[in-house]
Amino acid sequence: MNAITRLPFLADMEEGVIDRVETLERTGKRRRYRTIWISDIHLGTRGCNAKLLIDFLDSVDSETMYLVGDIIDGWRLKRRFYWPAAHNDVVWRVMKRAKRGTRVVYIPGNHDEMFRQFTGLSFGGVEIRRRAVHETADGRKLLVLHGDEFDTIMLAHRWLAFVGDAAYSLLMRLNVVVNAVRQRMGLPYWSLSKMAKHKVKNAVEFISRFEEVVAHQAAARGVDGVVCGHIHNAEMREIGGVQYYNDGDWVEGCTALVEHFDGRMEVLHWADEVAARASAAQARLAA
Ligand SMILES: [Mn+2]
Repeated sequence: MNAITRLPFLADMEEGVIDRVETLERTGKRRRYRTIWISDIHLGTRGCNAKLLIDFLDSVDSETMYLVGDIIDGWRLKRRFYWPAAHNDVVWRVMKRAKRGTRVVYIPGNHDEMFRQFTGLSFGGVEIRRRAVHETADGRKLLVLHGDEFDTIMLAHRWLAFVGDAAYSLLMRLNVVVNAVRQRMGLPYWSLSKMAKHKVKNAVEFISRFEEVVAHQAAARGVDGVVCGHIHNAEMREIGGVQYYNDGDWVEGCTALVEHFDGRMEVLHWADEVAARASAAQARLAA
């Protein structure tokens, strides 16, 4: 918890500081959506693309915003404290949004699992939840969760057919124990997705297997679709009658998932949007 208590925004949460953020934000009309999902920001790491995210947050608005996990990388912060001003600016903007009346739901992931202990509580208007069910404008029910809860299934899933449920729940408990030990030793959370990305030759196969597992689990819960993050791969596709959505990340892809006011869903690629805006500005100058 040391790294968490060192985060400067906790001291900045008084009214005055949050109010000042408004003056930092770019003025002008923001694009409005019914819902925005973002995840895998990894604040506190060099990989985080905070500048693009700030531009995104200053350009769009929504009635509801879901933070779908791995927002702050507590595991990395514990090993090496890294918190530039831009990372604080991201947190301020989110807090400001909640204060202005956007419903902000924060679903911690595995890298920010230290916030899971606050499930059910609300900080400055930001609700902390383990998972959520979102109802779209066109009446579909979408299960919203980070996605790391499927790591053990991904691992077990090949043997599951042979060894059954007992071994699977043992494996689940084992994963908890292994990570508790790793945490005590100061080692980062052992993530199947990370290991697979680095060690399995075929990352594409891994991603599609993850998507199928998530969709299958969502179907079992009787929802129309599922929104998750975790594997840093934005996607929108139907798998076995379930709509699978992944909002991607702000490390490599810099993507967000949005719901339009008619329920239509879209993945926004923010680096492309910024590039298009720049070339449009250049064309105006040339004309
Ligand atoms: Mn994750």
